[in-house]
Amino acid sequence: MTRLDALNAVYDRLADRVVVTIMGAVAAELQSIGHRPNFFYLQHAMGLASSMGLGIALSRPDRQVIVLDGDGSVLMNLGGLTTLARYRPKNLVHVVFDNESLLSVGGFPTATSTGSDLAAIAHAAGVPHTCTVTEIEALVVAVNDAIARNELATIVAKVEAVGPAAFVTDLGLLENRFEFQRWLRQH
Ligand SMILES: Cc1ncc(C[n+]2csc(CCOP(=O)(O)OP(=O)(O)O)c2C)c(N)n1
Repeated sequence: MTRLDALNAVYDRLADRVVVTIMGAVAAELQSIGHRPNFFYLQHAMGLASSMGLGIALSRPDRQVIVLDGDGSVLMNLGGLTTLARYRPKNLVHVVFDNESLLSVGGFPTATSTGSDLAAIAHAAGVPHTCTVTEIEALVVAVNDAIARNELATIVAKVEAVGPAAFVTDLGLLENRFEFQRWLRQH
């Protein structure tokens, strides 16, 4: 599956939830489907999307938070998984798009290309529900299940190492920051 197809398939589950993505390809692809004021694209801080999602999930237990991450980003800060598991917010679903590559900076292979299993690592870290999916239908089921179960989950979606033609969009970082902050205060 491609990440773009996967994002399209789960977009309606994201639309009314707080969404935090890591930077680069996934942010550009989600914006290409449709930016919303409840979407925040965390630039540059590889491995910290789940930490930002964690902070929001803990301070806003009334809202469900979906974090869209990358394998290279998670691998850069594996401690993020242990912190997620430690606080175990019921209202957070962590989706890791695993293309086995640092695609946004040229496609260098990551450790998942040589066998490291992020779902197993998340499980060992203490995340209560983890799975790996390779098909779009399974991803949709896994996201729906995680939302309905109301318990922290890490879903690893194996995707092709393909991305958008360009990563820079016309949404300014500060514009995104202020709009997202405002949305959180108002909802
Ligand atoms: C701390 C840090 N180091 C390096 C970079 C440069 N960088 C930007 S995107 C990226 C690759 C991200 O890989 P992954 O999370 O697997 O997502 P993909 O690009 O494959 O979609 C890198 C290394 C960065 N933004 N932040």
